[in-house]
Amino acid sequence: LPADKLQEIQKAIELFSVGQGPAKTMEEASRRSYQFWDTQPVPKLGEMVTSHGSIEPDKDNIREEPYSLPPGFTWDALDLGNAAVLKELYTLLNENYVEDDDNMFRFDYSPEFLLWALRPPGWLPQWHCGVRVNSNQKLVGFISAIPANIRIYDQSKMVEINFLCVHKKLRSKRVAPVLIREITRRVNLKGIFQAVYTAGVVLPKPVGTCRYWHRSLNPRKLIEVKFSHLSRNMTMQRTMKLYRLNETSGLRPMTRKDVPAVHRLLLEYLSQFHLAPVMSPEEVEHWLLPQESIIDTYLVTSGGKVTDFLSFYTLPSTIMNHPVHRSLKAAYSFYNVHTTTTLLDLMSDALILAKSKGFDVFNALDLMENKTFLEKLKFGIGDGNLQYYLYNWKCPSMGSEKVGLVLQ
Ligand code: MYA
Repeated sequence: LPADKLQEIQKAIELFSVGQGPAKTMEEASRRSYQFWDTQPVPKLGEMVTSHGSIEPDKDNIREEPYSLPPGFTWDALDLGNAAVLKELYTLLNENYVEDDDNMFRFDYSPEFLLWALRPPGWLPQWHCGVRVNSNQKLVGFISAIPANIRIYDQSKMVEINFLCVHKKLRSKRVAPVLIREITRRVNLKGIFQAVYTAGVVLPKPVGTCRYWHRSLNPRKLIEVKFSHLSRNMTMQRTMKLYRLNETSGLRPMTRKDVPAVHRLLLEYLSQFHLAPVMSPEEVEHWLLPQESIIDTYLVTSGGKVTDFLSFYTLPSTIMNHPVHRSLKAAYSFYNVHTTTTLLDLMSDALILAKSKGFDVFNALDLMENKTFLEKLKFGIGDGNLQYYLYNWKCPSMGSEKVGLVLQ
C-alpha cells in the first residue's frame, strides 16, 4: 500500500479504537466524548431540554486578543471584494470543503455564490475569518459569520456560522476549535451571543434533524457518475421516462419591484415554523432577487398580484475521479411560499424550471412542508442527515417540519 493510504488506515484504526471520529448518527455520537464541545454553552447530547433560554449570560468583558493559532499560522480577515482573495477562498473550499460519505463529490461553491452567501446586509469583514501559513501566506483555514434575525421562541439577534474549513493537510490538529472560539469572540465583540449553524455530523446538541432528498432531472448522467443507480427491474429507457418532465411553466422571474410583495408573503408564511429567519425587505432583496447561476426565484401572479413563489439556489459539486463528467449541477430548494397554488404544483414547476436550466438534480430538505410533496414528485431519500444547531440557546428539539430555515 502507498504510504499515504497506510497512514489513512492507521488513523482510521486509531479513531475507531478511541471512538473519537466524527459521528454521523446519534448512536455513534452517544459512544464518544466531546473534548471541545463539552466546554461550550450547548446542551449535552443526552440532555432533555424543556425550557427556552440562553445557557450562559451575555458577557460584558470580551477578550481583546485573538486566540492563539499553532506556531507558523496567522489570522487574516479576508477582503472578498478583492477578486484574488475571493479566488483563494474559492480554491480552499473547492479542494477541502464538504464531501459526501463516499468521497465521490465535493461542494463547488462559485466565487459569485460565495459573495452572495457572505455579504448579505450587515456583513462585516472581520467575520470572514481566514488562517494563513506565515511562510508563504497560503490560505489554509476559514470560518464565517453573517448577521441574521432568527426567530426561535423570543430570541432573534443571532449570526449564522458557515464555511468552516481546515485544509486537508492540517486536519485533526485541533485548529477547528480555535476557529470556532475566535469567530465567537469576534461575534461577541458586536454584542451578539447566539448563533445558528448546520452540519452533517452529530455534535451536542441538534435542535432539529433534517434529511436531504434528491429528484433526478438527468438520470442518465446521475447513474453514470454513481450519484444514483439503476433500480432493480428498471432499464435506462424506463428510468428516463419515469423522471421525464413537461417543458413549460407559467411562472415569471422575480424582479426588484416584487420585493415588497415577496417580503409580505415570506414573513407571513414563515410565522408557522418554530425556527425561521425574520427578513427585512433588504434581506429579501439580497436572498431572493434572481442572480444568474446563484439564485432563482419565480412568481405566480393573478391579476397583477403575487400569490406564490418558489426559489432554489445553484450549488454544483465536483465529481472526483470521473473520466468524463467533471461537475454535478445541483439546484437546492430554498424558500417556497404558497397561498393559491398547492405546494405540489409549485414544486412541480420548480422541477420543470430547474430541468430547463440544465440542472442534473434538484435537492430539498424534508423541512417546512416539504414532506407533503417529496415522494409524490419522485424525490428519493438521501443518506445522512443535516443537523441544525443553536449556540448558547437551549430549547426543546423539534421535528423537521417545524424547521423554517435554509442555510447555504
Ligand atoms: S459545517 C461544515 C464543516 N466543514 C466541513 O465539513 C469541511 C471539511 N472538513 C473540515 O474542513 C474539517 O474536518 C473541520 C474540522 C474544519 C470540519 N462543526 O480541528 P479538529 C469538532 C463543529 O481536530 P478537523 C459548518 O461550516 C469535532 O467534534 N464542530 O478537526 C458549520 C471536534 O470537537 P470535539 C466540528 O477535522 C460550522 C473538533 O471539531 C465540526 O481538522 C459550525 C476537532 O477539531 C463541525 N462541522 O476540523 C461551527 N466538525 O473534541 C460551530 C468537527 O468536541 C459554530 N468538529 O469532538 C458555533 C457558533 C460560533 C459562533 C457563536 C457566536 C455567538
